[in-house]
Amino acid sequence: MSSTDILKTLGGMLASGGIEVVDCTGVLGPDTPILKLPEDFAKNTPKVEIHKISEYDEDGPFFAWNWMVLGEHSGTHFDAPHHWITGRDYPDGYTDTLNVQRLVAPVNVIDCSKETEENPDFLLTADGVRAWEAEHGEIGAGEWVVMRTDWDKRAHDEDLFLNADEDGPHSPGPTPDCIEYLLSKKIVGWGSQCIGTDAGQAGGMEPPYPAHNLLHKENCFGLASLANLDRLPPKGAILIAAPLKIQRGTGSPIRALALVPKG
Ligand code: 23J
Ligand code: MN
Repeated sequence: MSSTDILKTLGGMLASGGIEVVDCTGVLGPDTPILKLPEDFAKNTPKVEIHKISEYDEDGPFFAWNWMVLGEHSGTHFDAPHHWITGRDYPDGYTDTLNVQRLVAPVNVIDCSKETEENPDFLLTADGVRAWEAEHGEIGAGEWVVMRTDWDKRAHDEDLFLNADEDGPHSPGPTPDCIEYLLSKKIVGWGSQCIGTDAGQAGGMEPPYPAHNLLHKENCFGLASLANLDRLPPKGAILIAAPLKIQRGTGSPIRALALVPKG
């Protein structure tokens, strides 16, 4: 089939609902969980603020609009390569310079929800990915890989979402060898349902924060705080994860959308 025919069919399937658009995004607002870095980093990204300019009132009789306080790395968001020191030198490593062709790609959904329910510090390893591939098929070049943990069910409560105690945050993520293996498969990026792409305890890994360190070193992307991955099949969906075109941006909130076959 030609690409023209495929897009025509796709358009029809979208219109009829034969292909469903699943929203993999959490609500962005003052209650959105926000990362809290340890005390040794002086600055943190702010909580989201939404301020009314007008809503059909004396400040704007016919119109409603707001202004916001919004960090790049807030809510369901995108990590660009320039976010991490290992990715600092890619000319196309910013939100305004990256190649948008890479953003729309098949998504592999690795379900770790059973494991993470029992152990919030659960780590997905390269062996774990290989076992998933043996069951569901190989991960291909240019594809997204996301870790399903159903962590979005905690997003209504920041303390529950961050899950921190005196030893720091406890949330699932990948091991260094997991990310190394995925990079060997030439993925476009890795996504998590937690506050960031790395596990809560990833600061103690070698290298520290392996998802950030290794992905961005290879000019690959990260996705954080993804929602509704329980509505996606292991394989067969297409994920669209597009950051705002922020000038020299290191990341951006996204509206993550998945095209999912119905039935
Ligand atoms: C800054 C510093 C450390 C981390 C992060 C941001 C994130 O998780 C993020 O949102 O990219 S770990
Ligand atoms: Mn981020």
